[in-house]
Amino acid sequence: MNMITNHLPTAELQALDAAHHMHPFTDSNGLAAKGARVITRGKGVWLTDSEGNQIIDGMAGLWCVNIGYGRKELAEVAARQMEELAYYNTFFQTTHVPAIALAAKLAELAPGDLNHVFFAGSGSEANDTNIRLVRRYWQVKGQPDKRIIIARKNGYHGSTMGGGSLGGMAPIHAHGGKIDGIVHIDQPYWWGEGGAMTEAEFGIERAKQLEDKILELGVENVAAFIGEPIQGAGGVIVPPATYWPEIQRICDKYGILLIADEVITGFGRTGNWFGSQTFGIKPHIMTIAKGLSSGYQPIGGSIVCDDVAAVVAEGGEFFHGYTYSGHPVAAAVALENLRIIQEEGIVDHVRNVAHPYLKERWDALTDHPLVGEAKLVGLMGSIALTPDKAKRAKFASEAGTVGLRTRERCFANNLIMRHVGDRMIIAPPLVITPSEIDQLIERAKKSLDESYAGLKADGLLVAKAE
Ligand code: PXG
Repeated sequence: MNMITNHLPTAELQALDAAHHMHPFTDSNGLAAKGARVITRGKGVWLTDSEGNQIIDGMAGLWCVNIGYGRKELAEVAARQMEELAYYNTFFQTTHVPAIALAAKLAELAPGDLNHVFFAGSGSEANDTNIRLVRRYWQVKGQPDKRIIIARKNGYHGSTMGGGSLGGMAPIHAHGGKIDGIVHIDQPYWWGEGGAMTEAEFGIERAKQLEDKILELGVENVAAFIGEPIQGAGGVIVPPATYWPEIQRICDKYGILLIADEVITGFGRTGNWFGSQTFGIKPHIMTIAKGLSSGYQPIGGSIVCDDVAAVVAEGGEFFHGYTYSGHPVAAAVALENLRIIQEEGIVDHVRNVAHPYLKERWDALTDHPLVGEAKLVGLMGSIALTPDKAKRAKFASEAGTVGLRTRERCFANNLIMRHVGDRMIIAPPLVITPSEIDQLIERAKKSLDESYAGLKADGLLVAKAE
């Protein structure tokens, strides 16, 4: 029996899943007790599960299916490339057409002098590459002590040892530790941490922490700063407008390398090709993955500026690479994905159609009694759930309780909208149409209403004591 297209009954699939499949970031016993939802098909922004439910995917998979599901062109390119050259490496004086073409295309799309690409299989791997690249850069320049990388608390850069260490998520560090030479400053999360400051003041204050940290560590010991233009997995934290210009000024002043982790914000998500363009950031390295192939193939990479590439090259062989760096099938699929984004004007669709249409409706969610603020950049949005908007209050219940209950209502209403703590987040496929946005909002409102009623009934609409 072909389990993929003509599958077993849902309960049997769930039992096999629970018995043999270890899920990422999952409480296995909790999941086994209720059974995972089995997703069987995808088309555009819609998913189908094994029971035939039609679900709106408000998260584009894991922030990656930018062009939507079910594009035949990508399947055809993959099949063609597998027949022609399914695999070859680029380690030992060889190369191949898909890797060449994709690197050249990325150099054309990326701003400034970001003209060189080191391929990886994922965002985590690409960030591991970045740790080694920036340390190697300073080594070749005769400053081997410059090896500390400054990152942010609640940032997310992946789940390998390197990526997990760059990320500032304490629960991840608690499971397996953290590599040396990475330190974290606070995140620019005004709603949650801004206190009495204005957003603008707070943006400056949080950026200044970078300067303080550089001075504390000694600039002679600092290699780079890494940040997501908008923190994604941390809850779609949109920084105050003052934040990135100040970060840029500090990186420039002290001559440290700036890495923009564009794994989520790249390839149209923010209404430009890259989030760095939306925020006016001039990085030396960009981390890319996810939307690079719209998730049709696992591929990531680092887009590197002329100076970093030249210095690393000057050092001779760089002892680093993955079996699947520049994998020909993944590269060919990514290239086709970029062609579709470009030729179908998907970035313009985000900026001129989908964003403005969603923005009006997303902002209006703040009329709901449970919703404090609403943020939306391009098609990356979040709302803060709160028992008291005026005070930007947190709930008395453990952080995430209300978010989880609200997500469960969304799930039951066939809308994928995630929660991070008590923030709800969306990042739908970029091809979402106005009428699909209407359906998304309708389901979101219904879920918020149900969640609110449940919280009220259970006495959970209570603010945490300050
Ligand atoms: N950087 C950023 C900014 C990411 O969002 C990675 C690196 C790592 O990429 P890979 O391909 O190694 O997963 C990511 C990934 C979530 C969630 O719960 C987010 C990601 C991955 C898994 C879950 O929001 N982002």
